[in-house]
Amino acid sequence: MDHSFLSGSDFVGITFWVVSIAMWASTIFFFYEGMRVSAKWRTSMVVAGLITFIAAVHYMYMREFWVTMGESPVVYRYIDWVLTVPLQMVEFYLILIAAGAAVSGGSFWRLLVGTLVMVIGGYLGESGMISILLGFIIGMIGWAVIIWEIFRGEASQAASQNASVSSAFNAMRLIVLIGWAIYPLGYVLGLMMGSVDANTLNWIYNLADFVNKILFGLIIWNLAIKDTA
Ligand SMILES: *C/C=C(C)/C=C/C=C(C)/C=C/C1=C(C)CCCC1(C)C
Repeated sequence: MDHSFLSGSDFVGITFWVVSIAMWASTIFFFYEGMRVSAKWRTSMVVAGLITFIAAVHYMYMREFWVTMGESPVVYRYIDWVLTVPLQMVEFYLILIAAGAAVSGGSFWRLLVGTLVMVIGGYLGESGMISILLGFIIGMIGWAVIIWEIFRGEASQAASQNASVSSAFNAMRLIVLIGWAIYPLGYVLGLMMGSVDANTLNWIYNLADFVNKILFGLIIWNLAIKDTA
């Protein structure tokens, strides 16, 4: 019984707690702010709020799981990722559309399929349905498709032609390149090399989610507010 409440010495449990509340608060913020930006930015703001909303719900379960079991909440993380990561990709497409940039549906599909391959590959490897190495390779291919599309592909060209969008687009793709690198690194260190324990892995993932979901949404909010003014 004494394991069902958060203990003051459970540092990782505290990070789960802080991030879950931050996700709820961000959700309210994005939905509320979405009502005061101009109409063309509303979908982007709603999607930013959906991302933190989905994460908030999962974080409630993840922190519960962590506090009672003391183990990595792997299934919940991946269910969260399979929903939120594709939505983050949709955001790249949505901000280009809102800014009136010329971008085709092909770009949308490449981003979406790339994220699904990345997350599903990682899950199959992590859950032992395929080898850990194969799961890693499939995941890396999916991530590479995304990086190509936003740094060199059609989405990147469309963004560079549009002044209002290009700085936000640039900040968002740096999150995908640098902020996202934490997850495959955790996969390598935790699963392939066994050199980090569940404690280290989880607080790092929690910090990464905070940056990659909340900061990501704030960049879109900043763009929408500036463009509305
Ligand atoms: C909010 C959650 C986010 C942004 C999660 C992102 C997850 C990744 C970028 C995961 C990437 C992986 C690889 C690139 C290869 C190995 C397996 C994964 C799934 C850990």
